[in-house]
Amino acid sequence: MVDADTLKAGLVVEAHRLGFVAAGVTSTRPFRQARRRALRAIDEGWMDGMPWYSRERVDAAADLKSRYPWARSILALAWPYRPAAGPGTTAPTGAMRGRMSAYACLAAGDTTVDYHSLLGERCDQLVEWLRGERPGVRAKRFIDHGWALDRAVAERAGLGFSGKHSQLITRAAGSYALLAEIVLSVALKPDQASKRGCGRCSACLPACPTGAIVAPGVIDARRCIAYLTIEHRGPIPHELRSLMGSWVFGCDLCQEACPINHRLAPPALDEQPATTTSGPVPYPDLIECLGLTDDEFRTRFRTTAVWRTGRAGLARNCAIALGNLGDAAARPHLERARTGDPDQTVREAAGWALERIAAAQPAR
Ligand code: B12
Ligand code: SF4
Ligand code: SF4
Repeated sequence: MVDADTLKAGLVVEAHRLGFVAAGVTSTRPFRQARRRALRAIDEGWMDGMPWYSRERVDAAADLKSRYPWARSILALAWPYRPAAGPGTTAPTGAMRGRMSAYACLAAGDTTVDYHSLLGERCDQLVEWLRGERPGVRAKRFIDHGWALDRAVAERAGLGFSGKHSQLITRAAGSYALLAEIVLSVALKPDQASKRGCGRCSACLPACPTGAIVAPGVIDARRCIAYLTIEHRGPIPHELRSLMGSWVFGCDLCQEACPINHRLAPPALDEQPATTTSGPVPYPDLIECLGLTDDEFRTRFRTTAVWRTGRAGLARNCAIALGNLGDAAARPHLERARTGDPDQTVREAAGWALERIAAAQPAR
């Protein structure tokens, strides 16, 4: 049987072979500081609207060994994705287009995939490899929706450091990296946490249009466009609507402002068609997405991250984006949504957009 150091080295090589850009190990010691920060976020109301983000969840996430007493180490992993925009890229013109965050457009081959399934598969392959070396190893994987504090784990395992926009910045792909971790019953030597930081830069703070970065590293999720477009159910608060621009699923503005990403991130996605027939695209056709039926929404987005917001959530976001674009050509489509959409929230958002477009037109 190979010794633990050789096993760890092999595991890291295998992780890179499977497509991860970074892999590191940390102990199962509780994540005390991250727990305090997460509980504070709940107490301050910053997590309001996400009832699934509970105190119970934070407590369990901060002490994985309490739930998995067999755990001896945690393997942290980062998966790169390509930004939709970066220095030198220009937004396409033509149709009335919105924006979708780059992680939603993650592709495997020609197909857009939900990263939970893609990373889940890769983690399973990694565990299979490990069991080939160490039969009987126990493993439990977490990808985003698991009860784990993904960033804190990755940071302590040396995968990168926490930026002022609160995202983990990796050495190889900047912050354009999705995180996963695998709790293991085998003891592996922990890596050192990164000593790097943002230094004097604070470019992401003013780049956030809604003021969601309330202090360096601290997000008021209620104001974050990612929360508003993905997690929030019902009408979006009026005072935030005009600040959302054309984002209809997630937001990448704080990442796009980051000079480290400009240097490190993989190249931006190529210009893509506006149509959404095969899933999310960085600049989707807003009129098309506003008018999708339940069946069309299912066909296009069922296996992608966009599924989470639901048909009505996406249509609501598109109505607001059309209101913000202010193009009078959107009127008949918004009128149809205002009177005919089965969802009250969409009807209301379409009414708001029509008023905004009317207000933007020069008086005759
Ligand atoms: C809830 C949640 C959200 C919420 C709240 C975000 C937030 N910042 O807390 C909303 C819906 C707004 C959201 C948005 C996004 N999310 Co999110 N989200 C999560 C989730 C499920 C939990 C995060 C959490 O526990 N937050 C509570 C805070 C306190 O914990 P934390 O952010 O992990 O804390 C770290 C930093 O904030 C920092 N910190 C916290 N407080 C303080 C205080 C000081 C003084 C300092 C210096 C640092 C600091 O240190 C902590 C440990 O490293 C994780 C997955 C998971 N299970 O962990 C994904 C996760 C954080 N999200 C992710 C992504 C990709 C996004 C978006 C980019 C998606 C998009 N394009 O629209 C945006 C980014 C918005 C942003 N600027 O953070 C990735 C981040 C990957 C990375 N490289 O960091 C994660 C890890 C999912 C994954 N597995 O890949 N998300
Ligand atoms: S994702 Fe967008 S709204 Fe959220 S903190 Fe970053 S810039 Fe602000
Ligand atoms: S923009 Fe500057 S402050 Fe913000 S995360 Fe990047 S390096 Fe840090």
